[in-house]
Amino acid sequence: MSPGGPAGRVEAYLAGLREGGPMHWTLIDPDKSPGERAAGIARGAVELGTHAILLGGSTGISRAVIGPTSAAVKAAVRVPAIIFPEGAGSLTPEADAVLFMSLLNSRDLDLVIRAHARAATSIRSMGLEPIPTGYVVVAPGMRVGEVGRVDAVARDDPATAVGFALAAEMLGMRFVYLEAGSGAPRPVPAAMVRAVREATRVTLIVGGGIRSGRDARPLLGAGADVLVTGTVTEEEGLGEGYRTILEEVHRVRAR
Ligand code: 1GP
Repeated sequence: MSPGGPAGRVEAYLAGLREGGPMHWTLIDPDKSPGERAAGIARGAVELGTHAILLGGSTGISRAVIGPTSAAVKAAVRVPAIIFPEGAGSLTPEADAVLFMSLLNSRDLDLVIRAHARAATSIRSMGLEPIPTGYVVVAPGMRVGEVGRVDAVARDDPATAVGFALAAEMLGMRFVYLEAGSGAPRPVPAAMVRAVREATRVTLIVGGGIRSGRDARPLLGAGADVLVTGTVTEEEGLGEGYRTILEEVHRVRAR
């Protein structure tokens, strides 16, 4: 596994997938679904066509849980296991990569860059591939908006989202994640996704509040490269909502 550089193995894999159209990543919270339970969800999710497994949650995850859960997921599926971190405690060498995210619209410098500086040396020595990501929280923001001490981007203010995304791109980040917050009543507005898509070339990740194919369709139409879902699987398993999201993603890929 490449320890990083311009594009490690996971990033190259994602770039290859992106050429074929949008992707879907399944977020699993190892505290709610540890070990074999996560592996079972991952197996079913990959059968339905998800392209990566994100491991993380909005409350601190201990290494004792994230390590064995990453290992179980990796043994179960061939898609990358990527950590979606809330801090250095959620890092493990058992995963393939970590979304190395700067929470760009936080008032807390720890979440913008200081925690990253503290974690960078151990990420390198673990051999975890960092995926350079600008993380932008859009209203309502939910829990990450609160714990992240965020000045959330207003839903009717795509220009501010474009500013953050363009700044991230200019700083060399290759991914931007527009986040409405886990469990948000509505996803990021499609008009905002479209504005960011038109202004940047980054790989554009959109998450928060996507519960069905109906939610997914306008985001895909607006140019999202990656849809992330977590709550829908936690609440309904790999049921109707989840399946219709995957159908939408694969319908666009088949074009
Ligand atoms: C959370 O964007 C992800 O960080 C997923 O959100 O749980 O609402 O699917 P949901």
